[in-house]
Amino acid sequence: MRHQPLLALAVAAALAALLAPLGGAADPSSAAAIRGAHARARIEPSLDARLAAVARAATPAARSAAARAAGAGTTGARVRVMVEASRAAAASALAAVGGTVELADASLTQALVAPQSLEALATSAGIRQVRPPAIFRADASEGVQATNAQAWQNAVPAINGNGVKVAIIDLGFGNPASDPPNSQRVDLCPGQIQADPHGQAVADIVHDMAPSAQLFLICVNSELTLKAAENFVLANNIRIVNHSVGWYGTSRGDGSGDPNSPNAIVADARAHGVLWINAAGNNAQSHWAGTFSDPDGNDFENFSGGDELNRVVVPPGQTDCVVMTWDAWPVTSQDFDVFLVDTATGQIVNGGLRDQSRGPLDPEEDACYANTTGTTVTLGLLVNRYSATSSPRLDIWWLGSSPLQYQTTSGSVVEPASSPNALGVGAVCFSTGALEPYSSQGPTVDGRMKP
Ligand SMILES: [Ca+2]
Ligand SMILES: [Ca+2]
Repeated sequence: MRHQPLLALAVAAALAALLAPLGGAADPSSAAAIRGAHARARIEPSLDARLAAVARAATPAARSAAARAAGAGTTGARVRVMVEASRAAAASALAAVGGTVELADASLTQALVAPQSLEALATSAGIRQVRPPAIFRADASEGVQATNAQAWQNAVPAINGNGVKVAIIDLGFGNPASDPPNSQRVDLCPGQIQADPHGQAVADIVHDMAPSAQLFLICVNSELTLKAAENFVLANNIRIVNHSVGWYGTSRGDGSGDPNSPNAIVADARAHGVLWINAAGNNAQSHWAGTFSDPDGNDFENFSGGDELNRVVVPPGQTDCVVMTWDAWPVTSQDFDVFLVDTATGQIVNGGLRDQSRGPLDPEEDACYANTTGTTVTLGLLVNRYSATSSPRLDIWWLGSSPLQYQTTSGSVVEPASSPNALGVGAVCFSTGALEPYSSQGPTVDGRMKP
């Protein structure tokens, strides 16, 4: 019960921040007030709460700040969105609001839209949902000597990748002048391919391992561009993919997933004979899992005893995100939310507040926080059972540089490394071979050993 007063303070003080922009009045009961906030969080049921915050912002500067806090990609003044609708309905609605289609398939369209047009887009005929791309993050991978690859390279005849094509599918490749030999770029993320050097570092490692292999450096920025990358792999008879990226909260973690999910893309690649090698993730210390537990009956998860906050640190200038799922796939009406509470001020700074109870929707929430304060901020993650009768397993991933205060190493492998169709790869210390403490570990949600 030691932390209970803090929580009460946090929730009470948070209401002005959360409700004021939404035009609501604070409620004397904290839980009831959070319910009110949830109900008002959306401008439209079909507009994701993160994008609703962007649409609500009054000035261009506020819009770009809101987009950054939402973790949403932008190009110029426009925000990148995924439109869940038939291809024809999406094309028509996007044309009407001056949006630009980047990619489309039968049920999902990726487009750039002005923030002021988001509401009109979300209320157009036939639109089920307008949301940002799934949250993804690159995972560093190191360590070549430990595999003793030189023995293969020195063999007679040499086994060095000659005649083999390898695709490095990543989030960016930095300066092309530093690309490894025998490589070519495939730019599916226009304007972003040089922004992030992660993929080039991965490609360097593959080149060291297999110096004669032909490398394809493919840049992606959404589920649909990942699918386009897979199509490129199949069309060019590439049989090996390295993808050191995690896609958070996109499906259950057992290899299943809707047709545009990374898991479905990996399953299709595997069915076509592709070996898909995927980083397991660096989330062993930034993952928490447990059955929803609320002994004091206030509808807030108790992480430990009376402590209802799971704390993280956000350095200045950094934008970090939380992703929460609960085991009720593929869609559910059991409605949980996750909040980010500034522990210094007690204010809720953001929340994942999708309306599964009006759904059903997939059991996932996410929220980001952009630290523009100039100093380190300690946040507490607060989980609310908004409207649910069940107590499912919850999984929380923190995407930032900080560990979680309460951690669950077990089950921290990210998607699609968790898929039975991918070869999941963990991280070991290059000098000792010991498992790195941050490297994600299994078992998967369905009890398989990974990586
Ligand atoms: Ca509780
Ligand atoms: Ca919810």
